[in-house]
Amino acid sequence: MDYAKLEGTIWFNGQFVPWQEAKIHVLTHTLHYGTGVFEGVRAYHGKNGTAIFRLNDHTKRFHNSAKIVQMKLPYDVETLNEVQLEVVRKNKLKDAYIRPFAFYGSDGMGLRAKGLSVNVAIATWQWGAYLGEDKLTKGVAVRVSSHTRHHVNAQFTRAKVTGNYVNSSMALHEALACGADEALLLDAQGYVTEGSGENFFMVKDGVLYTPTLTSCLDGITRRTIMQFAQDLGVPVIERLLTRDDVYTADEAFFTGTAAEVTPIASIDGRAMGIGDWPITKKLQALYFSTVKGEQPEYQNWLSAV
Ligand code: PPE
Repeated sequence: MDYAKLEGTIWFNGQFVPWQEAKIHVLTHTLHYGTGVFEGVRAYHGKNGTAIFRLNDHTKRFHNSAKIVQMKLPYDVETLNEVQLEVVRKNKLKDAYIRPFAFYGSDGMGLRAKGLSVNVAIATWQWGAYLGEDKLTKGVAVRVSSHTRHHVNAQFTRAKVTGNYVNSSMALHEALACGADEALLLDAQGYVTEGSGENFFMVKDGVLYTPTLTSCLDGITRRTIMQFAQDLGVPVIERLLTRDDVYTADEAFFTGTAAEVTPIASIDGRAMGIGDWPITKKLQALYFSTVKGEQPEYQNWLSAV
């Protein structure tokens, strides 16, 4: 499928333009040096219509990603929130994945180029289950990656910067070539970090564990799941996790806007899940009912389209 050939409307530098006209030049600075920042946001259709999940949190992270790479976004959080709602409306989508993206233009070449224009685009399309619909019930097979996740002083994982994803991409494709569905990356010391595009959780003896945020993204779904666990009375511990911690877990799962809550069926061939991932499935069900507006206590996370 060629995404450039879809139909619809993309917001590009302050205007809604026809999908196929949202183009850039080959000498776009960010294309060469990986300095773009982006977000991944989802809107869901529920009983009260379509709403974007945790919109303001995503837009704030977009701004923080830009701040980390010293890119000055020409639009404030409120404006970008409004545009995301509008772009879903204009494209008449019920369920939508939204991709805000900011990048330096073609007004300079070389790392030393200064005063580059900052361009912002927001596109949206329908995106099904990221790892495959059946994986939401059956779980994914995971391989620990031979690629090390970013050292804390090499690339900044708190930022959703395009260049960070070279590492993710190599890890994912290695895992796929090994017959797995997703990679699990370790940090420079060998501790567990995250998947190529998801945060990692494991359950052991009724306690939920997730790696500390040294070499992984501060995921919004991760925070959501931690809140759910707290509200359900499941203890949550953030700490360094080792490969053998993971091998001996009762359950494990990935979280992400795209991946939602995806159970892990095995890690390096070791089976995960006692019975049918009881805690994972409970959190997954709460996640899907929340994003669809069925949980009154979490309504404040939804922005109606
Ligand atoms: N870690 C990484 C590296 C990551 O890219 C994501 C999101 C997460 C964790 C989860 O973060 P959050 O969405 O806030 O819960 N990955 C996005 C991009 C996936 C893609 O292939 O593109 C996403 O889920 O939208």
